[in-house]
Amino acid sequence: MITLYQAPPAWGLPNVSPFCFKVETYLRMAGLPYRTALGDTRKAPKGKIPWIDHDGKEVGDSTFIIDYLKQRFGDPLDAKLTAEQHATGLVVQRMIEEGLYFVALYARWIEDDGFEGMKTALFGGYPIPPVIKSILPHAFRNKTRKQLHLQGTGRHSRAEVYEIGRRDLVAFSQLLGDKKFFFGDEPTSYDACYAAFLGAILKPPYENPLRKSAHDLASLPRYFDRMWQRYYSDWSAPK
Ligand SMILES: N[C@@H](CCC(=O)N[C@@H](CS)C(=O)NCC(=O)O)C(=O)O
Repeated sequence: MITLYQAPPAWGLPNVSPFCFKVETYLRMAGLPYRTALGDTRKAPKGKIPWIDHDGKEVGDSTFIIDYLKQRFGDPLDAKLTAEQHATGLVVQRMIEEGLYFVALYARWIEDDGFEGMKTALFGGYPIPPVIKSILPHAFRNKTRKQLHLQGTGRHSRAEVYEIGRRDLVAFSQLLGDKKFFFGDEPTSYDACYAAFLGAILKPPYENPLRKSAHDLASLPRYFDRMWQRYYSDWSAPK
């Protein structure tokens, strides 16, 4: 059995973390049975969520998890992709995970309403004592501020940060065009990543320029909805 260790669900999405949402989406796309459990990063093989335990074998990092699952169970989703398509898929994944993600982190942790939302969405789901629950979000906010500064996004003005994000979203929408999925009529593993990160930007109900840019590019919510209908129509948030 595969156990996916991750953060709690939030905002009608299966997970507050886009990296966890990506892996769960891949598991559903590949039709692999799995269960989910709350992950404590102190127990994670790489100190981050998500990770999986497959019959005692632990794998950390969303991309290495998907690689492992492909090796172990086959890779029908990507069987028809050319080397050039794989190259494009990877470049877009890098833009999203190593660039756009930091703009989303800014919207979630630096903006006051995003931070208020994260307090409930992330920490509300973990069984931790109230005293710790009141301290931990501020510690995470400080850590994220430092991370954004070291990575570079945190050194820009608010307007510049959101302009970086807008350009990435426009680039993605240009490449998506009017296709149903990123590479055509059938989804591939790359769509797990793209849909998860778009969901994480579109669905949290806090207004910010990144969210607005994503909603203004009408093909993006349509793309997300298409993936959602196909893979999550049976999903409901745990009570
Ligand atoms: N490259 C990793 C990134 C995972 C990641 O950044 N996870 C975040 C949550 S979205 C995390 O665990 N943060 C906690 C921490 O850094 O302490 C992947 O693809 O899985």
